[in-house]
Amino acid sequence: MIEPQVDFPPIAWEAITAPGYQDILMHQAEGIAKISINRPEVRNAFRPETVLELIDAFHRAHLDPGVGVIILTGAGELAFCSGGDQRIRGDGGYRDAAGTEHLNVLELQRQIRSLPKPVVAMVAGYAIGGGHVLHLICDLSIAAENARFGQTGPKVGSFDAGFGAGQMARTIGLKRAKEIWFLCRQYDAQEALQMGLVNTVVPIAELETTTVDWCRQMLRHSPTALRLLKAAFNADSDGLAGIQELAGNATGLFYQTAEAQEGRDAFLEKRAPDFGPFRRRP
Ligand code: S0N
Repeated sequence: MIEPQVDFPPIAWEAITAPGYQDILMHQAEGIAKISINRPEVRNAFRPETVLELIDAFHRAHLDPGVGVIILTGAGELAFCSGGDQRIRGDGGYRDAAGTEHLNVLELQRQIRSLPKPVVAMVAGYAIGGGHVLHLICDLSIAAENARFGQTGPKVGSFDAGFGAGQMARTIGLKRAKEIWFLCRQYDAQEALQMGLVNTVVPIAELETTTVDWCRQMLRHSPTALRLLKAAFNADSDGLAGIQELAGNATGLFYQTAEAQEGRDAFLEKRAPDFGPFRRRP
């Protein structure tokens, strides 16, 4: 089939400055939220404060009915994210400005997985360590030709035995996932594409236009269908939490029916509910 000529009209991002973030940037336009880790001097490594800001930004994008798709990226062309900031790693974890050791990056991973809107990783440069896991957690990954992927855990004294191992194995297969974790090599964008780690590779000059084009395509589709599909892709691997996600969506849809509303109305009107008109579907 011949693909139709694609037109990429420019997008006019509006900076969202109200939250007063120090480590990230947030932009919005056309129903797309773009969240950028903004620490290019350390290849966009995250510290505890960065992660808390990311959690806040994703929460805002989740709750905003005007947002349908979210892009996660890194500032500049050299890195998407290089993982935990090794300079503030104490003896028991990563230290925040007050000296408390916490990182909350696992909470961020769960949030990206379960928020009911597609999240697209837009990767230029390095996606390494915990930064690599972040792109892996996103629903789709679009890579620039200069992107490089890899884990460093066994080299620098850390590992991600949660989604970082399990989701990687589900994405690219057990042997390749073990290779990435055990050897700590780096892989270029074409290798990542061949492995199924990313969805497509484009010249860096086309990275944002392509990502925005993919987002625009999703925005034209049914938000409920996208929401249920995202939950479905998590359901079998997430056990009861995955079933909870699907079940919550079922309840949300049920609330919108006259049958559920009859139950609510009967309670408020202090009468017995009449479910008689509602058929028992075979
Ligand atoms: C990214 C790399 C490959 C880039 O190499 P390049 O282009 O040659 O640049 P450099 O000269 O190396 O770097 C430029 C400047 O940036 C600093 N820098 C880079 N990465 C980091 C970083 N992660 N932390 C702090 N600083 C960083 C460099 O030091 C340099 O600064 P200057 O100019 O001042 O010398 C290359 O930089 C690289 O390999 N970086 C390290 C990658 C890495 O090992 N990351 C950490 C991996 N571990 C994690 O992410 C932990 C995961 C995690 O948090 C977690 C996950 C699951 C469960 C629990 C946890 C948990 O720990 O809580």
